[in-house]
Amino acid sequence: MDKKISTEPYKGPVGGWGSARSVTEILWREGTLPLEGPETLWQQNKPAGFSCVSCSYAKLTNPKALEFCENGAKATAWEITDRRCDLSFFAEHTLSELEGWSDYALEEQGRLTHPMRWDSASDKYIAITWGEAFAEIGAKLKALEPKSVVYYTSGRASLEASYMYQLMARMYGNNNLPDSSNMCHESTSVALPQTIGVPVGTVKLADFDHTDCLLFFGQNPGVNSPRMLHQLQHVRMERDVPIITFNPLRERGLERFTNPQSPMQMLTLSETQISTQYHQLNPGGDLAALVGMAKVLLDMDDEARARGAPRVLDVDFIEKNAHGFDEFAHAMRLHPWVEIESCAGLSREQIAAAARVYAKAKAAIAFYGMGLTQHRSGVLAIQMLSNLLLMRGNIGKPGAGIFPVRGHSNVQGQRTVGITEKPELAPLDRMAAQFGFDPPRDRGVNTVEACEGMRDRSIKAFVALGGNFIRAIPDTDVMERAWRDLDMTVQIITKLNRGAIVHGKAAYLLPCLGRIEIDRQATGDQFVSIEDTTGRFHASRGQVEPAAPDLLSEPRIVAELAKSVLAPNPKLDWDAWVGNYDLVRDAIAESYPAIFADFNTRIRQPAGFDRPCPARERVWATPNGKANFITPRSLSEDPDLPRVREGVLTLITVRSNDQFNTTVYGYNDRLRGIVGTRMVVLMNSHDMAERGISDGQEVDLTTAAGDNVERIVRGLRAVTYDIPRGCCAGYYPECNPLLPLWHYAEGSKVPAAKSIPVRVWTH
Ligand SMILES: Nc1nc2c(c(=O)[nH]1)N[C@H]1C(S)=C(S)[C@@H](COP(=O)(O)OP(=O)(O)OC[C@H]3O[C@@H](n4cnc5c(=O)[nH]c(N)nc54)[C@H](O)[C@@H]3O)O[C@H]1N2
Ligand SMILES: Nc1nc2c(c(=O)[nH]1)N[C@H]1C(S)=C(S)[C@@H](COP(=O)(O)OP(=O)(O)OC[C@H]3O[C@@H](n4cnc5c(=O)[nH]c(N)nc54)[C@H](O)[C@@H]3O)O[C@H]1N2
Ligand SMILES: [Mo]
Repeated sequence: MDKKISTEPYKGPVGGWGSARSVTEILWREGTLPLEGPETLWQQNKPAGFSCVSCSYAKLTNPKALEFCENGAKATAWEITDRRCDLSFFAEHTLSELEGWSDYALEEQGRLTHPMRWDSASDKYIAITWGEAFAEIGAKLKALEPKSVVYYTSGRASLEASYMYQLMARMYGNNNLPDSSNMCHESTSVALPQTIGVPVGTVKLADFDHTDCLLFFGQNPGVNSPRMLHQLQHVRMERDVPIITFNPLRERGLERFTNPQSPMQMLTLSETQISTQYHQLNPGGDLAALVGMAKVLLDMDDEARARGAPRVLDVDFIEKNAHGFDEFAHAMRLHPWVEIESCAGLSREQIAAAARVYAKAKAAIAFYGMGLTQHRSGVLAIQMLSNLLLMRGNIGKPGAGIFPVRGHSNVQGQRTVGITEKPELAPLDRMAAQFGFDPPRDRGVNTVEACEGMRDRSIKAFVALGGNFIRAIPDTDVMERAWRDLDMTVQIITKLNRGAIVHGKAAYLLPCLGRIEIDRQATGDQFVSIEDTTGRFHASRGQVEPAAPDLLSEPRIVAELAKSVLAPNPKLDWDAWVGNYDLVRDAIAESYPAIFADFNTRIRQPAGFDRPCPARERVWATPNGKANFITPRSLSEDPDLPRVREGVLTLITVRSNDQFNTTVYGYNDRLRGIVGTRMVVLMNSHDMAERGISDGQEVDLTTAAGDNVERIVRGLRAVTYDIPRGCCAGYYPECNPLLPLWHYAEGSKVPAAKSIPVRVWTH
């Protein structure tokens, strides 16, 4: 690995030759060139192929010859790597030794090959048979009080595996089903049902053909959903559609793009400008910026009415569909501009410029991501975005809608098939009738509550279907201590990660097949299904030989765990389900007839099928049957807005172009010009000068939370960066020790990872 550190601004576009080079590098490194890598990539996101294991962005119904992006290719190479973390590796290393290893080094050992148990005498993982693993885990689970066990899911597992997993947890006796979504788009799942009556976005790919305006709030497509760049490029080039971006950082993917699949653009080195307006607002300033835009629309509408010109508001839509508009409009008019400007960190003119373009568009789409959801006021900010759309009837017409860009490839789908700690969101009565059991009706724990439970010892065992929980959550130092106190940790994973190295008093690794691998069962090769962020279900068929002969599929592992801990149930034949995933899909269809009727037939259609989205038809599945304007109480609801005066900075934690969540592919964040390290803090030059910090100097960060807990990350290199004054940025998960567990979005408990109050210390 190149350890030479440099932090020069990157001049190139997103995509282009930089992207092509980066893909080739990782294919080589993972040993998948010249053959397997390219052959497999050819099958990516194709009807007869597999669904990319990276992000959840929509798949085209008529895919291009190469339907993958730079980061999708990295994710594929990461999974089909020829590296193996096998028994010889574990024989050589104690876990105490491996604790000093980086996230990168751990995963770079390659795919796990055997089920393992931690052996306290040698402090090593040792091989056991699958039979032993399930018998031991089953016995331990049986001895525990069901409410003291957590069944976590990371958003990659298929609909089939996820449905089986939630059923197992409920039959075992709890709703303790937190999901990576609790750290991610849970703010969406809380915000949107109240406003438009659906927990998901309302936009389909076809809407790109009809839209007149795109708004981006805190989502970074160039890194986190790069296939979207093709649609963005298309609407910019073909129809000159304006794109207005709100983001504290100037993200290259929102500035300019060279399509690596266009020979013309590659050879001529030409680029497409993406954003037509770029507003570098304060972190957490979105609520204020949106209120400002709403104010401008109201003023424009007053003026239009006075002149007898066409209205700016969609009065007809509001009258027929919406509730709460008058109170909302009144509150908007009262907000003073000085407050809006200071909270947003933008001028009235900037906000008005955005509002004027939006006001002209016949149909607009609003995209958002972690820049909205991971704030104390995240739920409100999403509802304010929905208000802005409702003002002009931008929900339920072609080319318009709200577009939460979800993270993991099946994170949305897992919620659709019952992975939820909220019992009211799962069809418990149906499942009770289907399987003849009495599901628990009390609320389970979400991610933050699971952590609290681990800390106070009410949670005693943790089973993870994928993910790297301990590394993804807040308060790393405190939580790692609590994690070690658990009676048992069980990791169903594909590669070694921190949650396997730091472990409970009993610890098991259950390595599984990845989605790209052929899944052979009793009735033949099986496929699985996933839901993308636009609410479309697709089949995904494994293409390559399993990484090791001993690996089991996720459905098989879940079924074996279920059999080891549950009494036999005449209404549920786990082995038959594993032998034929069609039977799991039949069960899903029976639990969720409105969404999955005829599941097995429809999932075999090459283009998959859509989930129903009433809001698209302007049917509002809210308690009052209306689309609701929800009025924010105040603009400074987010107590973490930058506070320059006190010497405190607001830290944003971000992803690099070389990672997938806690998986670090490499140390080069090409698009931000950071090469050779992830231990950086990006700072405004004035904030640096004020503190006497020079570019490249080593600093420490501490959390300024006022709760007497010392939270510190040492040894960060200060980098002068184009970022608003009063805030700074660092990488997730390296900065997670700074994020207090109690610092989360009101209503959704999503950790407020985009606004951590910190102080910078020099040596
Ligand atoms: N390659 C790759 N793809 C991924 C992932 C990955 O790690 N790597 N992760 C997956 C997952 S699980 C998820 S959830 C998604 C995450 O995808 P995104 O939602 O794009 O998440 P982030 O990169 O964390 O942050 C998004 C942007 O928010 C901006 N931002 C920060 N604070 C604010 C704010 O207060 N307001 C505004 N307007 N913007 C702000 C940041 O500068 C950043 O550009 O991507 C998924 N796809
Ligand atoms: N500070 C800060 N913290 C954050 C965020 C942030 O922006 N800032 N983002 C949050 C978000 S949005 C999310 S979604 C969470 C992510 O939290 P998680 O979803 O828990 O974490 P990942 O890093 O995606 O998990 C990676 C691990 O999954 C395992 N894995 C990979 N593929 C498979 C598979 O096919 N099957 C199984 N069973 N296992 C597999 C591998 O062993 C790998 O090590 O982190 C959250 N934490
Ligand atoms: Mo996520």
